[in-house]
Amino acid sequence: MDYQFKDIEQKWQQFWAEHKTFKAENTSNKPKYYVLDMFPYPSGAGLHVGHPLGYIASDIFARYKRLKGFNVLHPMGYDSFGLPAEQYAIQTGQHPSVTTEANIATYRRQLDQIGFSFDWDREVRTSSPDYYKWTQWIFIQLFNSYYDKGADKAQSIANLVEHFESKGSAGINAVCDEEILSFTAHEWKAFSEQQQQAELLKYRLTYLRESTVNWCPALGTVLANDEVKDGFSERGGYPVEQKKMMQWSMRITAYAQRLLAGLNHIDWPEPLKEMQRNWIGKSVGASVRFPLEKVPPTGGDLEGASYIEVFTTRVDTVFGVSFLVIAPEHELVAELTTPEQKADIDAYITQTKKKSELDRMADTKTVSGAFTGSYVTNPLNGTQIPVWIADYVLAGYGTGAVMAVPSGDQRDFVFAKHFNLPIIPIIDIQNIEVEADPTKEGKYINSDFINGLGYKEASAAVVAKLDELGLGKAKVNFRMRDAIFGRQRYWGEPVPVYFKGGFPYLIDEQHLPLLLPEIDKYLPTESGEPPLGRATDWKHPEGEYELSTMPGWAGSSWYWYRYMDAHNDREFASREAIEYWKDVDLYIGGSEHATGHLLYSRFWNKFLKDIGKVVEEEPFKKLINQGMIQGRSNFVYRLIDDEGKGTNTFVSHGLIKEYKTSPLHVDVNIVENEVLNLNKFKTWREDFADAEFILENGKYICGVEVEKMSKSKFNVVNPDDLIARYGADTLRMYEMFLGPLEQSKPWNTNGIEGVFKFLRKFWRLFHDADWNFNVSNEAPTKAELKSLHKIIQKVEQDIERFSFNTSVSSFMIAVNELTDLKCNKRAILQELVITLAPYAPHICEELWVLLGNPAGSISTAAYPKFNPAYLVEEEFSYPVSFNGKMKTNVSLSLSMEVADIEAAILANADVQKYLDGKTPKKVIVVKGRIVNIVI
Ligand code: ANZ
Repeated sequence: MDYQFKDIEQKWQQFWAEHKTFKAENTSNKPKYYVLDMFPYPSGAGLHVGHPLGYIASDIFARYKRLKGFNVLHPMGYDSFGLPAEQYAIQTGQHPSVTTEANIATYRRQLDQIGFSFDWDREVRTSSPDYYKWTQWIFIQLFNSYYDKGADKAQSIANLVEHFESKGSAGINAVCDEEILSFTAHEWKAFSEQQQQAELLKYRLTYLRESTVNWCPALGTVLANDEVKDGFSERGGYPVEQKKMMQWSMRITAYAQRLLAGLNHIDWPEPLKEMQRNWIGKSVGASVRFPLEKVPPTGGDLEGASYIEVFTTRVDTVFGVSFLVIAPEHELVAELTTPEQKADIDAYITQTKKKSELDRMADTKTVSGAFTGSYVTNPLNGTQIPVWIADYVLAGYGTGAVMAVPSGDQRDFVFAKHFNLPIIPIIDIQNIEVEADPTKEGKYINSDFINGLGYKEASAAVVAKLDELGLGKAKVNFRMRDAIFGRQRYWGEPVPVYFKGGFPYLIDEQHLPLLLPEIDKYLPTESGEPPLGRATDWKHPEGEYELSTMPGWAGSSWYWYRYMDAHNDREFASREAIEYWKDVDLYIGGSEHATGHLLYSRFWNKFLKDIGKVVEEEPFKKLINQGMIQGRSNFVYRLIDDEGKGTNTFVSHGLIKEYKTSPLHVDVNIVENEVLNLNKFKTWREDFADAEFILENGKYICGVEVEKMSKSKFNVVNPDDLIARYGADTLRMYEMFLGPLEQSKPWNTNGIEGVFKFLRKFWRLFHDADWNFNVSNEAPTKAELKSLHKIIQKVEQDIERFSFNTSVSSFMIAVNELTDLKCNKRAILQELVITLAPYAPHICEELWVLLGNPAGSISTAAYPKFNPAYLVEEEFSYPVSFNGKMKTNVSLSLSMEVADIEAAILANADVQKYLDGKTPKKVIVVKGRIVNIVI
């Protein structure tokens, strides 16, 4: 029978599902291998051809690893909480769970059609209560932990309480809020319950605090920095404002150093690691305190603070400081502002409120700022230094204050020039000479103690001096901020917390999951509370539940563990399962998650390791980012009439220079090889029903452009259509054939026919001219074995280095060679079927059975063993010339070296005959090519 892909694919997909062919066991004598895909958010649009690219690659790898004797875990699930379903609910009133359910069904159908070897028994959905129960459980563990810097790991908050009770706050070395109390054990015990809770909250790994957030009024929620682009929400493009709110946060900064260090031990793409390094942003520098001049030149006393602390990475330039700049939000601004400067400062603050932090960082051109009227003293040489505010200094970084060194820092220089501030020349730090303020005799020092030192040594010397004075110390700073952990939306995990006396308390673990309540509308309440505020009968016996829900990244920060033991209702996964599977060996997904999901997952993993629940420090050993599949848009060209109006006539692309036209996206599905199907075009849109065409060579040729794949550009190619036409095996191979996995590339359906023909040719090898299955048991020839072993070796090497596209072309060559050799030998074809099975599993399963093997067993077959002996070209027939004229051939082993070849040729009887007793003047040997004898 001819290649009936439809029947074959349906049959095997059904077989796999019925027999649970890809079910992974949590115990095995085989080595384990865990292949993970980034699970999808099930959107309403379904999958387009770009989505399965990574899934196909990982599936090939998973199937290959099974053939290589591994116990493979290859699961799939859905990241099913999220904004789009909720937006849809707001518009239509349909419960997000209904939308989500329907979308999941579409995804499942589409995924099944592609023939993935997922173990569906392990499916997870982050929005299902038996899953989010454990997300809430992890939240509880975080709330009950703090980070002990001494032990360099998270510890139970009970240990902290114990310490407070026995020793007070002395000797605590923990990651915490900036402002913490000092107290004795006695004082601690005397604190009220609320005071104690307030203090503990400053240490918990998840905590509430007032923070400036990206508030998006249109979406009614707070967005993470990476969800905001240029002041607008990434999803929907709505304006985003800065707003202060009480928010749940995750103390990810406690893990900054470990997150950084861990990058050196994982096999991830270098650019991705670099993005995480930059995001974490470690800076080694110093903090320096500049004492406030208590009497401002304008008179009066300053009360309260006695210094401004700055963070600098160039403490060696401290003698070049000519002014200080603090962020407009700095807590000392009000105190420092003199009455004369108040109007200026107020106006400036109003102005900066309009800008987001991102805008402020991005804007390097505008110079703006205002003088507070106050001064500080340089701690080393005693000079008087004016204090300014400017928005280039960020409140949330370092100490929110900068010592400005115009001769060392470009921004400071521009600022000094603009406001006519002094510039102290310290161009060459090795030769600076800055004198101590002569009016303040005795107390201060000159710069000569760092003269001649490099910047590192000079910095160390300055830090030592400052340390002596109690006015500075070495400091490591991280750019990364604690992560906000909440949004004012409905469709997310409820936070397992209730409030009593204004303080958060955890709900009891035994009452998990805290179910998402039903509400009448998915909108904030009239009083501006999140949608959960609408829930009636939703109250903890002791207080009100938290009304915000967890952010999108909560459920995805630990899901790979749930796959290890997806139905466990006592633990998030059993100890045995975790000890067996340990971590993900190969993770494939998009690079857009670099500083979101991939950072948060590493953070939660490290935390779970600290509390002894998982065994590996890093979750994803190897990671590959698949490239983006871009759309390939087609265009038609509407003729413009003399009045500049569009007509209903369309000009073929090759002729547009001769007319006045305007381009229009046309649905790529009615274009084949750039030729527009005119009838389909006329029915595509009503207004084209009577369209006319100016053709070239009888055809309408469309224009082409590469753009993002999107509905609005009519360039979305749906895998369903291609599968219906060519089958999943063709689609799988074609997606790989498009180019290197990690590269972005435009989708182009034009080449798919070639891959389809290849599979048909492959099928043909097993059949005679009448399509009868016909395989011989004869022994294979050397040439056939060579072809086979070439492909066995090539595919193995390719898959091991994730080069899937090159395998596809090698398969084509192999099938062509075997076709030319008219090879239908079982010994060859059986091995070839196994080699191709990871790429085109359906056709291979079918042929495997036709070859007489038990159904379904191809996934447990062994990958063929490569034998290099078959690749050796043993002999070569050297053409031997005399003075350039070819006279005879001599067959010699290809392994012979030049000297041996020469000797053997000269010893040959035929050659001796031609030499006729003469001694050759010269013998030229080109190994593997020719021999020329000059006589
Ligand atoms: C004096 C100096 C002299 C600096 C010099 C640089 C060059 P990174 O590497 O990013 O950590 N800075 C400190 N806090 C700041 C804030 N909140 N907003 C804006 N800028 C801030 O950069 C640290 C440097 O950035 C610090 O070192 C400080 O300027 C500035 F020739 O101090 B430097």
